[in-house]
Amino acid sequence: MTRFVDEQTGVFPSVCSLDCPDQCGLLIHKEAGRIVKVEGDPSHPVTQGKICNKVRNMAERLYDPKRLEYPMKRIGRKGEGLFERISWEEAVETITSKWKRLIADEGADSIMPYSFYGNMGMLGTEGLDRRFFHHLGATRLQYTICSAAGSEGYGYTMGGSFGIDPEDTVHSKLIVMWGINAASTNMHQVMIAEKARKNGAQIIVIDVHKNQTGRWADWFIPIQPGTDTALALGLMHILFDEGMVDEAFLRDYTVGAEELREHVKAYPPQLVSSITGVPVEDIYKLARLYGETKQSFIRIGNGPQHHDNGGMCIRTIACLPALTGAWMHQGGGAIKGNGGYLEHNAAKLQRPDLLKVKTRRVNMNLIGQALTELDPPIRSMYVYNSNPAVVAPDANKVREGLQREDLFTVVHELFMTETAKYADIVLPATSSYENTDFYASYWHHYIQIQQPVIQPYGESKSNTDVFRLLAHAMGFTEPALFDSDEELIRQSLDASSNPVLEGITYESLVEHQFVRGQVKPLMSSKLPTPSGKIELYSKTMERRGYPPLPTYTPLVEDGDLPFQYIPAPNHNFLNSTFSHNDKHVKLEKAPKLHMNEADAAGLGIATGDRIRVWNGRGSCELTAAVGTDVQPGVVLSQGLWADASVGGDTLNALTPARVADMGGGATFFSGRVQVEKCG
Ligand SMILES: Nc1nc2c(c(=O)[nH]1)N[C@H]1C(S)=C(S)[C@@H](COP(=O)(O)OP(=O)(O)OC[C@H]3O[C@@H](n4cnc5c(=O)[nH]c(N)nc54)[C@H](O)[C@@H]3O)O[C@H]1N2
Ligand SMILES: Nc1nc2c(c(=O)[nH]1)N[C@H]1C(S)=C(S)[C@@H](COP(=O)(O)OP(=O)(O)OC[C@H]3O[C@@H](n4cnc5c(=O)[nH]c(N)nc54)[C@H](O)[C@@H]3O)O[C@H]1N2
Ligand code: SF4
Ligand SMILES: [Mo]
Repeated sequence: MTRFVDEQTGVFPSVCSLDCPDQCGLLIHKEAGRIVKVEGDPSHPVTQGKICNKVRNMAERLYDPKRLEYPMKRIGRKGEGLFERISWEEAVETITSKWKRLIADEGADSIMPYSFYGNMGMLGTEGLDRRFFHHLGATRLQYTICSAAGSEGYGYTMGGSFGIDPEDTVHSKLIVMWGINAASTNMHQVMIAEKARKNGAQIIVIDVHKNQTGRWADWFIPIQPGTDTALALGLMHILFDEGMVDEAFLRDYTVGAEELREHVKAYPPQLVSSITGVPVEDIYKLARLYGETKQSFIRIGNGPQHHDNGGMCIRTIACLPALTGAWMHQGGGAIKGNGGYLEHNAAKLQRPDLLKVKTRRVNMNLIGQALTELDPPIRSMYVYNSNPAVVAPDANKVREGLQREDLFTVVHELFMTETAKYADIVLPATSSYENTDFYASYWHHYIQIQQPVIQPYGESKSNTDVFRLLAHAMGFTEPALFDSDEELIRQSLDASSNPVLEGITYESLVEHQFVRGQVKPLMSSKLPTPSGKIELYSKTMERRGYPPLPTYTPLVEDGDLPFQYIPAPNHNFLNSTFSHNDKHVKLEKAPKLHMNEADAAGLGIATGDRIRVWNGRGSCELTAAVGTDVQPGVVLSQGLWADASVGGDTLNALTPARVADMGGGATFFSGRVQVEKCG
């Protein structure tokens, strides 16, 4: 697997490793052993040679002089960022001798991994790491920070993360981007929608912010945060009331249509308008457009699900295509995520059977609480693929935990992130372009391979290599902890767990770079719900104490401060990735707080003013951007900025660590704040 590395100059196929649905095919241009240019691979059927600005500038990040080159140990205070170089031998010896002592004195569950998808490679995120910590018996992390609430909610309706093929959406005649800033976060969906528009499709965006996706729409519908469930119920009310539902589809492919028909009578347009802020006539107009257009596609984003009621919201929106029977029409249906299709053999890759004891679990959204309150305490945390000091909610609590002198923290990273500054030991990580791994998109239907293109940077090592080193130094002899990357890929692609993987092998990936899964049309077989049908009424939900029918519940009271605060992602970072790279920071300029002109006038705030945003959890300083792109009562920032860019605390110091209604999901967008002019 070093054939690309060995060639000093040339163009090599690759895949984008970022946590982005598009999962682009890439071409890496190399000169004298260095990457000089990254461009899209025009032969990739979905991404077709187009890539985003972030990755076009990837070389700036790979060779950023700030990139970590060798292991280090902390010599300053936690958080201060003072480190000194050590060898890998010393680093591994320090970590494993500490862990051996902890296991003997306090038990293996005093150790906890913390990770997410900073690199979407399956081996590096769900491979040897999982095997290692299972074997160790560490406290287990629940991976809830991104889309857990919506995934559970969507699953109640559809049985799992199964939507339509995004390539089919070129045939859609009505495209509803619902709580997704696709122009920044799913650009190829926008490209396909643009083609559909040329074929006569209309594009609607439902959002709390008229950002670039909203500006691109034919019709932008502003909505009050956290009220989308009510809007969806109002649409159902009209669809049933005006006979715009597909009765045959409801009969053959759904359960609970009659209960739902009765139930949504309680959501008349006037009531829905008063909840959502969407005018009554617009609710009628939207319902009629949706009811009349069978080839309608809803792209469901993360916005609505990062709220207290996010799970039920996505469950509800997912019912809409069933009402009109859109699933049966080309380009009709929805996508929340398509991760269900390309599901690899997780049991073979992660080996949960290596876990010999029942260990406790920590919801990653509650990491601050876990580090400060758990009893018996977490004594050591091993962080990789994530930057919890910036991305996790209630960040001041997280940092209080990271500050603990009796917490031994290891961070495996490419950069000196805010989290790494709290580490006792920092280990340098390779970029994905230095690794072997495989990738499965959660939007399109292609599995792709990453073969290393360049030598590891400095002394950096891949996640799998570090876990092999740690396993060896721990004295573990379980052979599964030492499988090679190639063996791990072969085990993961064992199609006995999922026929969609049939014919996708290590060899076929190496030969073709990307291979399409054997995905069949969604309605051609039974859905993986208990009834095998779309569940408008869910007995599973009923059993678990949820309303079995889609139901609107207002956001949890988050104090009485006047503004709902939405800290969304931005265009040129990926979560906090790129927030430490000058090139990307320059493209993004500075963190702004968008607010409505009426609110700003009342507070004497004008565009460009330095303003303080605060609540009981924290306080930040940002620059005001006054206008009409958000509604009164809403303030919004974009991007998970590095500490140095935001005055005061990090942005997530303002967000609540409450968990959502389902899946233990995050509620980043359900917090309230006050705003005032500085000075
Ligand atoms: N450029 C870029 N791309 C990314 C990322 C990034 O950080 N930057 N992050 C990646 C990851 S990990 C993810 S999960 C995805 C997320 O990408 P998206 O699915 O686009 O989700 P968000 O950007 O979190 O929010 C989408 C929109 O929801 C809106 N919103 C907030 N609350 C509500 C609400 O109550 N109702 C409605 N209707 N809208 C609301 C926000 O204003 C925002 O425009 O993007 C991925 N791609
Ligand atoms: N306020 C607010 N907070 C949010 C969100 C929001 O919309 N608003 N979005 C949330 C969502 S949807 C998500 S998914 C999370 C994402 O949060 P994170 O998963 O923490 O994502 P990143 O901030 O991109 O950090 C990933 C880190 O992994 C490192 N990394 C990359 N590749 C490798 C590798 O191969 N090995 C190792 N060891 N490290 C690597 C990168 O350098 C980077 O520092 O953030 C959440 N936080
Ligand atoms: S971040 Fe997304 S759009 Fe950009 S190159 Fe990667 S997969 Fe493609
Ligand atoms: Mo995410």
